[in-house]
Formats: sequence, structure tokens, C-alpha cells
Amino acid sequence: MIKIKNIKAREILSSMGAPTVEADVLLENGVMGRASVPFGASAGIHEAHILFDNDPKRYYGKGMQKACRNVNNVIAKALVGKLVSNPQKIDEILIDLDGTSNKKKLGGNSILAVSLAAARAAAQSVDKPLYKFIREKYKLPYKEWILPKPMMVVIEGGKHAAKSTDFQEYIISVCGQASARELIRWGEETYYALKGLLEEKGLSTNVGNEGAFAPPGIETNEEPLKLITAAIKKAGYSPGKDIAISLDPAASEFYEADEGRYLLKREHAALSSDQMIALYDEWLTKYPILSVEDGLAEDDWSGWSKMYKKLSSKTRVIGDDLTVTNKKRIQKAIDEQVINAVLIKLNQIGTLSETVEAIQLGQQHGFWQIISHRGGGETTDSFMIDLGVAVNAEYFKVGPSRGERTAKYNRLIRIEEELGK
Ligand code: 2PG
Ligand code: MG
Repeated sequence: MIKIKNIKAREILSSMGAPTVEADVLLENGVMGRASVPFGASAGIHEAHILFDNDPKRYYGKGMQKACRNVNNVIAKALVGKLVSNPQKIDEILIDLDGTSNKKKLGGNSILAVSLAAARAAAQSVDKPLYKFIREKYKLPYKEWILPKPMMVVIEGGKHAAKSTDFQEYIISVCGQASARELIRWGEETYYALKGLLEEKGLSTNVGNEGAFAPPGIETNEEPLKLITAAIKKAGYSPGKDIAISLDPAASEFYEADEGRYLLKREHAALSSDQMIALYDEWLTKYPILSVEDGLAEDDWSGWSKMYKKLSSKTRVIGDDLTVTNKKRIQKAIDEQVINAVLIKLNQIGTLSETVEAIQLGQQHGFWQIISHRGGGETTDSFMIDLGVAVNAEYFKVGPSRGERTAKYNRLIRIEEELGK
């Protein structure tokens, strides 16, 4: 019966040098849970609201002091003295306190920081690792621990890297059978093999937001698929069997809604939804592609329906900006039959409980769950990994280098050891 004694938030720096919110939840027994929230560079328009200060004198308007004040004043007042043990209850209070459908009043950034910090404090109080605590509290029905496999972003463009590809992410999905630490090694070795191939071609190996390569001189949006397939082989793995390729074009970012077309600047091309689908279909025959995420824009529902019909027997069709970890949007995607996998990002919806509900809804329909990092500003917080382990997610998506990314891999390596695997 442990109660919350105090809650305190502060602006800290995210991986991009821009502020984000960190919250501490202090309990009466002296335990303190801390969490920080990431945010996207190519955030979907249906995501939970991020409350910025919009004060041009600080961080070019991107400060988060208002969100911190909301935690320290409004949220703390509502939660101090409340029992911490039940995260569903805490999140209910947070959701009611905000009262809007997209957390516009208090900010998804302030609410999520507290939701996660409170869960972490509660887990520590009962001396449980976070992943075990989440599984128990949400009565998740799994007996075994099946650890998520890496989806490692190795080439990035779009909003994540200027002058690189139009498509946002080329990912290696390490789909073979081995321990998590081995699969991580396979992925990193392939990343380094790719580095060698880029160097041989005289292309830059500087990295973008997510620690993936972002070569300006790359000629087409198809070129990375050739390079990655070659890198998988060069590293000694079998393409499609040990390691496959996943795509996240993040198509909302280059969709021109008025014209109904997708603008591929690098290729001086403007494609219709049908042409985009035909392009993916062609690539599916040429490359070992495991999944296509946000292949079309977030509200191009008729396009998604056609895409699903054409591709879903050959690949996983993943919703990200389309579904934004939101039960209502996932339900719409179920009703319209447009996906068979869901990307999960805690900050898209703004509380732990709503995230778990979104996952459960997808799982009821046999959808793969991919727990994901953010490309705008990440932090060293690895909550997403504990969540992925708790729900037996199939994959987790994280860039291959930079400390805020490797923190996620390292957390999984430690969990695997803790579970005696
Ligand atoms: C995505 C993500 C993460 P962002 O689109 O899947 O890789 O990017 O966080 O910028 O939305
Ligand atoms: Mg995405």
C-alpha cells in the first residue's frame, strides 16, 4: 500500500540537443522512479499532442517548461497521496485530468513521463524487474518469455537525414533463430559490412538521427536494397533466412494530398497510390523484404486497402502513422482490413495503459507487434524494451549506433541474462 509522496519534472536534453520531459515519481517508502519521453521527427498528425512552450526566446520555441509545470503543479496535485501499485488507476487519473482526446490540455509529453515513472517506481517497490511487473499488472496471458528480435535501421533518409533517400528507413530485420545477444551481433556485423560497401563506393558513412548511414550520393530509392542484400551476404548471413529487409518509407512525409500523389524528389517522380503499391510489389520479388511500414500516407485509406490486398500474402503490412498506437485507429484498420502488424510507440498515445490496450487489440487479431524508438529526439530511457519483453512483441525497431539507441540493445542483453537464457 505505497503512496506517492512527490512528483517532479524537468527539461532534459534529447538526442537531438532539443529539450524533452523527464519526471521523477517519489514514493513514501523512499523509492524513486524516473522516466523520460522521446518524440518523432516524422510524427503522425493523429498522435498525442506534444506541448511545446512556443517561446521563441528559448530553444527556438521548442522548450518544454510548460509541460514540466503541468507535471509539477496540476499532475502532482492530483496524484500525491494516491496508491502507486496499480498503473491502470494512475493512468485513468491522468487521462481524466487532461480530458481531451489527444492530450492537448496537459500535453502527451508531461502525461507519459509521469505514467512511465510511476510504473517504474511501483515495480521497484515490489522489487520486480519492470517487464515482469508490466506482465503481471496487466494480466498478460503469456507463460514464456519470447524476446523481441531486432529491426535495426541501417540507412535513413526522409525527415531523418537531409539529402539522403526519399524513403525514411531501410531496416535489417534479424529474423533467424538465436539468442537476442546473437541476433544483435548479426545485425551489427551487417551494419559494419554495409559500412565497408558504402566506403568502397565512395559514399559517406556519416550517420543520421537514428545512427543509421545517410549517404547524400545515393542514386535511387532502390539502391539501398541492393547494398543491404550484399551486406547481409558479406557479413556471412543468408538474406531472407537469417536477416531480411524491412522498409519504412514514412509515406505521409512525401504525400501531396491535394494532388493525391507521392513525390519522390530523388527520382524526379510523382507516383499514384497504385504506382507505389506496384513498386513495392516489384521489390518484393527482387529483395528479401519482411515488412513494409507506412507504405502509403496516414489517411490514404483507399490506397491502404488496395496495398493490403496486393501485398499482405507476401509481407507484413505495418501501420505506424496510420494507427499511432491508438485503439480507435487500430480498430479502423481492422475494420477496413489494411494491416497485419502494428508499430507501437508509447508517446504516440501518451500512457502505458493505453499502449498495452493497443497492443492487446492487435494481438487479438494476430498482428505482429513492433515496439519502436523515435527519430526526433530519443533519450537513454529503455522503457520500450521492458514493454516489448512483457508483451512478447515480435520485433523492436532501434537504430544501430549512438548511445541513446544502444541503450535499448544493452537493456535487452541484460534482460536475457537475467532470465537465464
Ligand atoms: C518511424 C519513426 C522511428 P519518427 O517513422 O517509425 O523510426 O520515426 O520517430 O521520426 O516518427
Ligand atoms: Mg514509421
